[in-house]
Amino acid sequence: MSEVKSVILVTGGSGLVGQAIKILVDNETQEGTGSTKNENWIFCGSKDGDLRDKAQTEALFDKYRPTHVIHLAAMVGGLYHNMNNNLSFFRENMAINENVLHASYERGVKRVVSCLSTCIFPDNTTYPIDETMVHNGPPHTSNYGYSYAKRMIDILNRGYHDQHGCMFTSVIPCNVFGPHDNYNLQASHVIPALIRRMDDAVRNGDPTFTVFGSGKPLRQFIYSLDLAKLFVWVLRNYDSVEPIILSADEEDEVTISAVAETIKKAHGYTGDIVYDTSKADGQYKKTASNKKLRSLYKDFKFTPFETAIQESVDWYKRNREMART
Ligand code: NAP
Ligand code: GFB
Repeated sequence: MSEVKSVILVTGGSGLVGQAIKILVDNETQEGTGSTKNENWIFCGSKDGDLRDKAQTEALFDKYRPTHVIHLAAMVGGLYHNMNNNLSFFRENMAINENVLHASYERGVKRVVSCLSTCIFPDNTTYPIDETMVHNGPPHTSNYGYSYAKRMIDILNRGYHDQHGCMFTSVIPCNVFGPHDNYNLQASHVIPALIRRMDDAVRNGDPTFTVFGSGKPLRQFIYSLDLAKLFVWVLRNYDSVEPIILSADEEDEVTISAVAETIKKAHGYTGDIVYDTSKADGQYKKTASNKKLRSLYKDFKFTPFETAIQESVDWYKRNREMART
């Protein structure tokens, strides 16, 4: 980025990933490291403007006049929330993405980095999945609304580049977890749901704890504070419209039952884990390759999964009164 001060607007800045980027940027600013001396970071949530609404989106852009945008805002949720709300996931995310990218184009934003997800890849595929496969076949039926809306970001990025020369790109994270996650059990992903429910089980002295589904599906997880580092690195260094997968290594893929055992250890829960197989498992796996990331950012070190889970459990226990529940 140039020496002229950049204004970086983070949509979805109040969420899991947005708050992790804020922690990183605040640390860099305090330590006087990194590039933040030439950057003015603005973190926005839905209270600052409903991005489903074109006029509110334009007003937000006119207020802050960003030169760069990290676009995180989205209707987001775990497997069961997606299964029950595919239409809303599609319509809300299509509206948000259309408004944010068009406002960015009209106001000459130099770079936009938007967020896709490894769950949007074809369900029937070969593994590992890579960046060339986004549009190769239908996504898993559980989250087709979210997936097709996310895929359209890639189409918009290519269109704005081809027709108007814009540098709008996207990253593709695997499942994310960490401080400031969404612990609302109607909407949440597996890790915040298990952290919250097991915290209740510990405090109630419950002899058994129920994990939904068989526990057999496989997932790659990235700690939100690691993803924040990679997101900011992409904003500052990555010059391509082509998406880039930001995922943990393939060998660090874990079963849901291993996730539950790790959370059990972090909570010090002593009861038995049981499985409710009447609940859906969702996609069996979506193993993604981070080869492109590893070739461009050779020495990046991911936080070990157990450490990141322990930090996330500790954060929830310290913050359960103000956490999103
Ligand atoms: P999150 O914690 O649920 O945060 C969502 C953010 O979007 C919040 O800041 C929310 O604002 C904002 N938002 C939602 N609807 C909005 C609207 N209509 N107008 C303005 N802002 C709105 O989600 P997250 O996990 O941080 O997700 C961030 C990005 O990562 C998303 O694009 C998501 O698709 C992607 N992603 C997430 C995961 C994951 O496992 N969590 C995995 C892969 C990709 P309020 O706080 O004001 O509601
Ligand atoms: O995190 P999760 O909701 O999302 O669920 P996905 C992963 C797995 O955890 C599934 C199991 O196999 C669930 O059956 N699971 C066990 C639980 N207990 C629970 C629980 O208490 N709550 C939840 N939520 N799951 C989402 C997509 O898929 O991944 C989204 O639907 C999104 O679109 C996200 O992009 C990253 O990994 O299955």
